[in-house]
Amino acid sequence: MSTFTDPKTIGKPVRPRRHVRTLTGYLPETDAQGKEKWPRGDEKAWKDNMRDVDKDVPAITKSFVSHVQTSLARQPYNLDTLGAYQAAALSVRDNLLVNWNETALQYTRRAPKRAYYLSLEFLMGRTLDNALLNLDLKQPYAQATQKLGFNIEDILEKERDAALGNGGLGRLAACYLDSSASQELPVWGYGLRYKYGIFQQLISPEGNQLEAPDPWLDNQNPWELPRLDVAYEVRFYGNAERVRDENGNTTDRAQWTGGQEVLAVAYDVMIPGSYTRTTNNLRLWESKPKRGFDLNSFNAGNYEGAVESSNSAAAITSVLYPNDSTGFGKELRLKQQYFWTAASLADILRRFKNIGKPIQEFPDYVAVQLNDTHPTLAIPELMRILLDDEELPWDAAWQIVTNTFFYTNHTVLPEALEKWPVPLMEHLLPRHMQIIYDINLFFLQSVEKKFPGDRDRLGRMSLIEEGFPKQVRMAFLACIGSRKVNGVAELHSELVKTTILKDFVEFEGVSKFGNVTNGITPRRWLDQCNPELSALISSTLKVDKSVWLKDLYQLEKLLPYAEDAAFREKWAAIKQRNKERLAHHVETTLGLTINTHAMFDVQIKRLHEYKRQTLNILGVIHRYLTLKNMSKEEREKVNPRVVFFAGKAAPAYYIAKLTIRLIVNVARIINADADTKDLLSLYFLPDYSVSLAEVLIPASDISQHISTAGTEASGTSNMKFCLNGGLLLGTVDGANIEIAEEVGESNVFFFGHLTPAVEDLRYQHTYHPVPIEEKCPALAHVLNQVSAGLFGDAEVYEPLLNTIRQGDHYLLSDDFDSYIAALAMVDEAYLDRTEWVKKSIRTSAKMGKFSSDRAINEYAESYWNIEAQHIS
Ligand code: 26W
Repeated sequence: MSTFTDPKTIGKPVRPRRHVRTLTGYLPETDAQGKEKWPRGDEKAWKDNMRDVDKDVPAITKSFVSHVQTSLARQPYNLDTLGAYQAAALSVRDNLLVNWNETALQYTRRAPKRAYYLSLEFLMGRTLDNALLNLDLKQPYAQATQKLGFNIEDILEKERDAALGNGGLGRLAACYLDSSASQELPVWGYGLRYKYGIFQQLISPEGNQLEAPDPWLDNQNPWELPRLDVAYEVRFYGNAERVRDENGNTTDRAQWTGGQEVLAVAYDVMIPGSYTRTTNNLRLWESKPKRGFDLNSFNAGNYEGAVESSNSAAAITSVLYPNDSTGFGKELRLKQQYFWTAASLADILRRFKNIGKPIQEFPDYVAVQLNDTHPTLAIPELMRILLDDEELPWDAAWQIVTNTFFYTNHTVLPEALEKWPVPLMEHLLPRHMQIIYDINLFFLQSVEKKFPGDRDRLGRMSLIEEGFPKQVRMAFLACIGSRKVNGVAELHSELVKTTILKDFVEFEGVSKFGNVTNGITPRRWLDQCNPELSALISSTLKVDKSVWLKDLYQLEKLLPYAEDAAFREKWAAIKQRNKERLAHHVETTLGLTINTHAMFDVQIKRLHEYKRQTLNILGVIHRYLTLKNMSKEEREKVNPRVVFFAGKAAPAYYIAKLTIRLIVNVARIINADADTKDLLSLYFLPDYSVSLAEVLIPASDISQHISTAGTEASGTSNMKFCLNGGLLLGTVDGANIEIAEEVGESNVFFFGHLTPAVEDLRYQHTYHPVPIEEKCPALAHVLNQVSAGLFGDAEVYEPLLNTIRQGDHYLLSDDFDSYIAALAMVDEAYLDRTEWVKKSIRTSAKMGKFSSDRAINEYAESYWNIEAQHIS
């Protein structure tokens, strides 16, 4: 631990200041007449020279060239496309900053209630195209760069994804930021500025996933603004001593001292709304050592010791954890969580204090949304600040806390519910552990009062799970510390209430528990990724996209056009061109040629047993075996199909990695089989990312969302495919159900057992197992072929196959037959192309509900109680 002693302060008591430096608030001063005073210098000199957003080609050209010359120090002679991307990005950033500054100023002056979205993950993808579209500047930038010798699409391709997230939860956070700004809501995001985002996925010659670091900041990041003036100290370890009252009795307060202190430094990312001036902020924290070196060790000649503390401080924000369902217990991950929540709360509190209101009014000005349990430490942290720094009594502090926080649950899978070992918490955050024990004590006392003598219930509801070691149950802490709790789709929210939080519903009443079905931003997931379809919609509806992109229910007006043959032809032609675009991408990146006249069947998401990519690949093998057994004449009637997979597996998730290996090796065999390759081919596209999704999704005819019923909380890619006119093949799970409700069951392909049956089926597998040969001969045959080495590596796949043969927790053997039947129905439907295109149009037309604008407005109205602020 570093103990640096500045010679100037020796002998003087050093009172740690938690906030290191701050900007002064910029509320306007008024003169005697109440008129606003210009803050400094000559008002005209300022105002004449302050820039506005560049809107025309000459201004954009000038700004681009000026960045080439002075920001990049380049010439037309040595400017490559990457340089052109950087110049374009810097020029767009200038425009964003103008709006961003104005938004911040107006929020400060009006001091409305604000909401803060705390998420460990923001899966932003690329920014340039999105910013150009939201600012309505794509055309002039395309023209300006064209004139200077560049193609805008080539420039856009040079940007690296910002991949600070694992999957659904992180991308949802990104969509919500886009919608908040687009709906002019005062919402800021808070996260971590990881030096390395989600790993890059490589596939070895054997088909194994390999992980390589993602150094996304290597080419510099024009989309962030380092704010070295915004920094907070964050403490770890040390001692927490209870403060005693005048009679020597312990109080609710404590002093936390010693340990390690690190600095959190802010980096701000501009979040432009669509067709509005509002540009919100995503604040990401970077960890830095509080002192560059330890002077004591330095004096003693111990150089390594001197730099050690700086190493461990920087480590906190160095890497995004690549796990999406397990992987807690790691001290560094807990450090990330506290570092981020402590810095964010300190920043929020400072902003609140600038308004000059009493602390009791905090919840009238601040709502904090907890994106899953990852930021749950914000609850004991705010308690700590209110008790120890603000010196409030316990009840007053708890009142403020429980009116400030809102908790969204994203999973009911037991293994994904966060728990932290008590000894680790006690060591790293001794004061917070005390507070958690106190919260638990008061909470269990009130449970006991309502349900006297129900000891089982107390055990079930305790924040501390008994065992070796004891563990803190974060979902319970998030639940009791929040004003409201929500799930992310209707079915999932019901499951939250009836399973993991059942006791809490009985205790606190059902009205605390709600649902906000997830959404996706139609700006990125239609206008940006499928510009031709967007243009067709605008011209057909005769409504500018600036209108319908923010009122997605308008898509319903497309319904009558399903009956219009000319429109259907245009619709189908766009799908075809998107398939060709994907084929071109695969050709240039992987050197593979794809049959674009086949049906494109896509499953892209994190690899996980519950998502059942295994069911899909076994279905592909079944199809292959069936084709092999057909006569030439029979084969001629078969509808050609190209199956795409993409997705990453957590690096330690052995079974998921084995599934990838099986997919890759099945692809190797069937793509080379002359008998069948024109009818069935299979591709595993490595390194799935937001940018790859933007090419894959518009190209799909059918996509698969086939989780065991009750396991996928919502899913959001299902919405993206449907919005782009892809049909859905899925189980009755998550948001699939609500999609079917909107588009009508005749337009989706459902199969499989329903949620209420799952528990029973699992019981059967455990206590009355039936051999798979008996239960599902078709599946048994497929498994046996894999075991026999049809795809090489005979023994390698046994552990994967055994998850089905023994226990079959995800019920593949129960759903296999109906899955194969559903695939056959898809084939049959595709043969009638006219009817298929009608289904495709009807599906897109009914996706209004799934705009993240609808979702974010529900949070704003029913949870946060915040209002739109128009920025003039
Ligand atoms: C390591 C701990 C951990 C546990 C769970 C990390 C991350 C998670 C997330 C909750 C995983 C996740 O992304 N869940 C997905 O959230 C989406 C947005 O709500 C839903 O659409 C998906 O159904 C859900 O799996």
